Amino acid sequence: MTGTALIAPSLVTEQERRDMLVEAEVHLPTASRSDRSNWKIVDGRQLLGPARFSYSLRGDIRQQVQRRVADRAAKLVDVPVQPIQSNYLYYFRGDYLGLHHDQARCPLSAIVLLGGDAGPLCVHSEPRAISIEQFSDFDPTVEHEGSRFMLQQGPLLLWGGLLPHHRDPHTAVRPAIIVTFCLGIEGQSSP
Ligand SMILES: O=C(O)CCC(=O)C(=O)O
Ligand SMILES: [Fe+2]
Repeated sequence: MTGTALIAPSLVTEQERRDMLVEAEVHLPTASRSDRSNWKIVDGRQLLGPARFSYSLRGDIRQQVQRRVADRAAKLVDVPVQPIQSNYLYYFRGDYLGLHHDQARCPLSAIVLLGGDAGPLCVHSEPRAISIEQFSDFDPTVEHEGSRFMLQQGPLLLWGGLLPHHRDPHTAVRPAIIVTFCLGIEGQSSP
């Protein structure tokens, strides 16, 4: 599935989702705030747009689940996958994640809605060439196109190092509680 994104229900069991939701809620009061207002390009390949959300790197259950998620993802993409990092994300009203690529060491990611309300994650396949000029007119506080993946349908497996993606501003009263597993490919940094 190189260069694509796919809803893959087999990535996380219902019990794992429930356990991680409880854990994510426990760590919400100590979550950190990410508030990036500028655009930047890292190492000439990673576009990073503005973003505003909360996150937590805490969570023993999530750390245990990430090994299993990597093994399941490996079966789907048919390459050796290793867990690199994972975190809980919380989007409150007005929070968003601007257009970006994931970091080079995480070419593949598994993204799971644990609870709350959430709009779609929008994945763009068009803009491969990267320049600030090309993206600076992309205002993350208004709605944008892209292939829209509703995480209510199941976990998303995404080549996020290659495909730019974004989340429009959260409009619901209930926050979206999401877990992301950033996955590497053994022996290489991008697919
Ligand atoms: O909010 C999401 O659904 C995706 C999060 C994401 O793209 C990231 O953490 O890099
Ligand atoms: Fe991402």
